[in-house]
Amino acid sequence: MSSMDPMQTKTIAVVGLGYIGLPTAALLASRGVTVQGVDVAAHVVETISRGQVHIVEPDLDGLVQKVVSSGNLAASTGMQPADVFIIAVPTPLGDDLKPDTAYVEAAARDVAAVLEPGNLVILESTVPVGTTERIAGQLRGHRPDLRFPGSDTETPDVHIAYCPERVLPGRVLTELLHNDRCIGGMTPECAARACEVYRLFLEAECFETTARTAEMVKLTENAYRDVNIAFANELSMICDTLDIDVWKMIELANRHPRVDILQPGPGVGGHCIAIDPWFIVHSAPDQAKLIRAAREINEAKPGFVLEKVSRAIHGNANASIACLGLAFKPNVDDLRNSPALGIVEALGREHGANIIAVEPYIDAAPDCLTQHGVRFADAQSAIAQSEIVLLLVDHRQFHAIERGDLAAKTVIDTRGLWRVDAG
Ligand code: SAJ
Repeated sequence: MSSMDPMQTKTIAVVGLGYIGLPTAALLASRGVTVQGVDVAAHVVETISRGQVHIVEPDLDGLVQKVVSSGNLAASTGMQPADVFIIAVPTPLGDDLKPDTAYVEAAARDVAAVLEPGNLVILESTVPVGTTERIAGQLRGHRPDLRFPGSDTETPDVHIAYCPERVLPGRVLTELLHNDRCIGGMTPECAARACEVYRLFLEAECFETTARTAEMVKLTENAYRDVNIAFANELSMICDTLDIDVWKMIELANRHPRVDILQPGPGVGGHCIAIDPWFIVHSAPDQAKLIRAAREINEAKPGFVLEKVSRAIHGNANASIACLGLAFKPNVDDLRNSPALGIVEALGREHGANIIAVEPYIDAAPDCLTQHGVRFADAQSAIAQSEIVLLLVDHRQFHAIERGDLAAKTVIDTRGLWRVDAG
């Protein structure tokens, strides 16, 4: 299929300038497209307009600076007409574990106001199956003067597709370029048009399918990882009961050519894997038994870690505890939905100033810890002051900790960093 000429796609509006929207906007702009970045947050728009970034992601600052100063990327809070609209706003989980698509609906309403015949609307946000069809219905409601795919039999005026992202935080720019894309059109023509947009920067393949399938593909990818991490976490709890080193056991099991078990930890965090599987459970509660169980296992893991700490404290109520790591995974500063942070917060609530938090990627402890009197220190001094050392995140800085410094301590290692090889 021929590639789209960036000069012919006059303007692309990217709605939502967060972890996905901003890098996508910047990459498109770097390919010569005129990109309008739209965000409801004035401080985000101001930061980007100065050529700066409001999120930490390798190489993003340099790229944004370049495309803003070349004039290819401009940010604003107001929606302007464009040829293509890419919606990349968050879809959080409501209190009742129900997906909250309010931001997507608000973005679609703003887009609807400026739609013109010939436009293409692409939804990138992670959404429950059927959302793209529902958004098409809402666009039709807002703009009865235009024909949309779905129920209009004639050729639509506006094409609509669902194109999920699948990039790993910390490697976003590389993975945006090199990961294959799954493109779900409301019609085959919608998918083909959306593929042309991604081919402006993609150095990998586009696979075309229906919008519903693409929605499920995205949710399945993250549920797959959640289920596999739950398997590792369940094994860690079983091995604990049976007095077996789970990391050694997994390493040996993985010598089987068709076994590849992931690593146990203190739980699953971040803004995707701990949330997206609930979208599937919500849509098919009677069928999604394994996916629900995996979520429950991973959500129970912090409680299991807290019980281990309680047992270690037993008999020494004044023990100080060095808690190494607050982020949701190694080598990032991201605390969103972090099981490590939840564990330290719970310990702080019980033991206040006896808890010493360590997080090399942030400058100070967050308020949720300081309000309980939790102290903040570097790894070495926290360990020196503590009887118990609780390792929660295997940041690369913690690999350098001398085993000798831990010799007289009670060590609870949730990541297998200091595991003893049983041979
Ligand atoms: N974790 C473990 N054990 C493991 C691997 C991960 O406990 O063996 C934990 C991590 O510590 C962390 C959580 O799982 O708390 C998630 O981390 P991650 O690195 O697996 O994934 P995310 O949340 O940073 O990014 C995921 C990715 N999805 C998949 O790998 C299937 C990414 O490709 C998606 O684009 C992203 O979710 C998203 O935006 O949906």
